[in-house]
Amino acid sequence: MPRKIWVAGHNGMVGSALVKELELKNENVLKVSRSDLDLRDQASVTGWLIRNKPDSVIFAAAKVGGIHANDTLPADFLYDNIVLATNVIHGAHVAEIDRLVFLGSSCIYPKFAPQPIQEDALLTGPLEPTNEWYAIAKIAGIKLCQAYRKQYGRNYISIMPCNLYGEGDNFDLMSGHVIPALMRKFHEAKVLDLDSVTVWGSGTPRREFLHVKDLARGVIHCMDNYDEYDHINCGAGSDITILELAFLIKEVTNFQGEIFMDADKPDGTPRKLMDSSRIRKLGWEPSIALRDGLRTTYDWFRNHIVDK
Ligand code: GFB
Repeated sequence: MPRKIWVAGHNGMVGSALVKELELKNENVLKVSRSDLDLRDQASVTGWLIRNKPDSVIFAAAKVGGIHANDTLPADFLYDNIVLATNVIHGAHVAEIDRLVFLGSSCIYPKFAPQPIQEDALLTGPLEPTNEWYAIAKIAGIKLCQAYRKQYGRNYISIMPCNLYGEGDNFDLMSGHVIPALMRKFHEAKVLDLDSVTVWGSGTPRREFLHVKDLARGVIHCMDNYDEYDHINCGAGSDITILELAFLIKEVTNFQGEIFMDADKPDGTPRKLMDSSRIRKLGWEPSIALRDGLRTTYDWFRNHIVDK
């Protein structure tokens, strides 16, 4: 008997990967478009949940963006993400839905957390200023899940992914994350026969990248096998510098020119490699190597973004 699972945010990169994986497992996936349900409206969200009564909710709806968007739109990132989390988690409780999976981000951890970052590093030090707004909203989401578990016995859990990439990403140069932005920059530089590509920052920050398909499998695995108060990390297990990443993307896009750094752009957190031993003990592990994932993402970019 397929379960009825609502993927809130089914159009986003994470949401659409979740829908694909769930449908492969023959689950009954509920989707509702933004024009039919405004997640920023508590009464509508609660009413929709009462009427549709899913067995589980996966919360993949978020205002997301790269370092520049996070840094320049603090109100949007804080307000939208707090309101979305509050409305969906509270609405699920009122509708008596007992299973909810909340998705956060590795930026919830302190800027200088000991590496690899364990789950209990949460709230042990100051956040990275470029993304503290998003981080605070995600921390609120974790705490909402814990509060409804503590007060009402709800089986709500939270998963913290590392930096994600893959099909359906945002390839905009200003609002996107580093992988899609660099992919576009290198691709356009190749097509226009430019001599160089400019990469933001010093190139020294390290990032842990996970393909969104691996994340989707991890989320479903936790929905089925994890039921604890504490949030759980879901990462690739290794990280690379931004300069190393730039050289990898140069190779994947087959750009022949040079790479320059723009030191006036922010670096963000120096490093945020997570300790994902807890989820690995549950039986999940990533399956897509970064170089392979970058190749398939680049194919998707050329077929869906460039050719449109
Ligand atoms: O991916 P990204 O924007 O997000 O940037 P964060 C990662 C690193 O890549 C930073 C550098 O050091 C950037 O300076 N970088 C180099 C670039 N070239 C580029 C470029 O062309 N575009 C972009 N975007 N970066 C976000 C948070 O932080 O990560 C969010 O702001 C969230 O809240 C998300 O947590 C996962 O890893 O720095």
